[in-house]
Amino acid sequence: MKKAIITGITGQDGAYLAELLLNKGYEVHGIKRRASLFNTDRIDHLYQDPHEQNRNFFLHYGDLTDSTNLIRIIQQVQPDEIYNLAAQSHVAVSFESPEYTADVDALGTLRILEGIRLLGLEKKTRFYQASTSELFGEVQETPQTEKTPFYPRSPYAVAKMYAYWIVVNYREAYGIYACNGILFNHESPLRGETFVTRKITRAISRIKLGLQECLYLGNLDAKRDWGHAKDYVAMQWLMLQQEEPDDFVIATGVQYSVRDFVNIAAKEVEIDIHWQGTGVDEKGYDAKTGKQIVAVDPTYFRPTEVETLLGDPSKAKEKLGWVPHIPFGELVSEMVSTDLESAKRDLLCKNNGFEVKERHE
Ligand code: NDP
Ligand code: GDR
Repeated sequence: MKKAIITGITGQDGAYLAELLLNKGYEVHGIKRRASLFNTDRIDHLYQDPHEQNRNFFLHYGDLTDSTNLIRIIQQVQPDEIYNLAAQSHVAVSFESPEYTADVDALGTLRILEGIRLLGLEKKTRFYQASTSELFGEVQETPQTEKTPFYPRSPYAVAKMYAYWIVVNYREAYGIYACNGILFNHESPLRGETFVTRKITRAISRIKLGLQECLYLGNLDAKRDWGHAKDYVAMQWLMLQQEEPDDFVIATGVQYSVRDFVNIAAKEVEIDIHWQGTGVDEKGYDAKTGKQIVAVDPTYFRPTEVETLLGDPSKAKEKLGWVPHIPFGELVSEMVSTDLESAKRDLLCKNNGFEVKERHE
């Protein structure tokens, strides 16, 4: 039985990857942070009671800022594969907490690689690094490939750039099987609520049911290449099963704007949006009722923005036979229908006197 460690197991990708590896017969060890509340919602369906015999799913307390803890877990598990998904992953938050973001996202990666080296596991343990399309930032060519020069535009992206290169360096210096997956945005019903897609699908569902008045957004013109997280974690596993380690761009090759995303999500609940104005004054109205349901709030603008990202996944297709299976429309539809169900539960609570307070983040 192969053993894998997943850092960031409580996140969106961690949950999908854990499920995938368990289905493949792996023993899965997840690293989760200590929190004052349970923070395992996304993986509760996989949880196994510590008193059960023959478990194949284990959770360890840990943090990417704590080398001794990481080294102890790696030593104890002796993993065949480590998937480093843990990160302060929010680009806007990285402007608020740049030092912490660098500690976790850049040095955290180094700490794990050093752990592999110190424990003499260079020939045993394969390493996957969650690299990102944010590395391309101010894009130098379109579409972006593995050869496109990097130009990071946030403390998050700069930290991830260090992580990218330290992976390449440890591969070349010590022969570790280590890979960068340069993943473009990928979403799902498990996406964190403060990323733009999930923020939109939640708000549109709540607006439809009369639980929310308005959706406040930042840059409506930003364009992204959005895929489904399920397709992308399959690729993470595939990258560690090859003869030689390599780095790959993972994307759909199709691009939409934030405004497009709002329109398509709204159509799912039979709302047509009529847009008026430009820039910070742009507003979206429900074409049927005439009510304003979308507004631009400059609070959500970033000090330096990544305006457009579009990936070319040809290398992954040719070398690994990977193609995304879930189209954009299906992704939006799945996200809206899941959020609509949850909004219906909130409405039921509200009608019985237990209103869930609205959050705009
Ligand atoms: P999430 O934000 O959903 O999950 C991040 C995970 O990292 C959570 O489990 C979080 O724990 C954990 N984490 C954060 N800080 C620490 C820390 N100091 N020590 C240990 N664990 C920590 O991200 P995604 O699942 O969306 O993304 C996974 C990885 O892929 C991230 O590294 C992200 O930067 C990268 N990426 C994501 C893309 C995307 O579009 N989703 C695209 C390209 C790259 P907790 O639950 O306690 O907060
Ligand atoms: P991103 O994702 O920064 O690409 O990082 P996010 O969904 O946060 O933003 C995408 C684009 O939408 C614009 N935007 C808004 N964003 C948020 N969060 N909230 C808003 O209200 C809003 N309005 C407009 C943003 O300015 C941006 O242009 C994600 C993360 O998962 C990273 O960890 C990962 O590396 C990259 O994707 C690839």
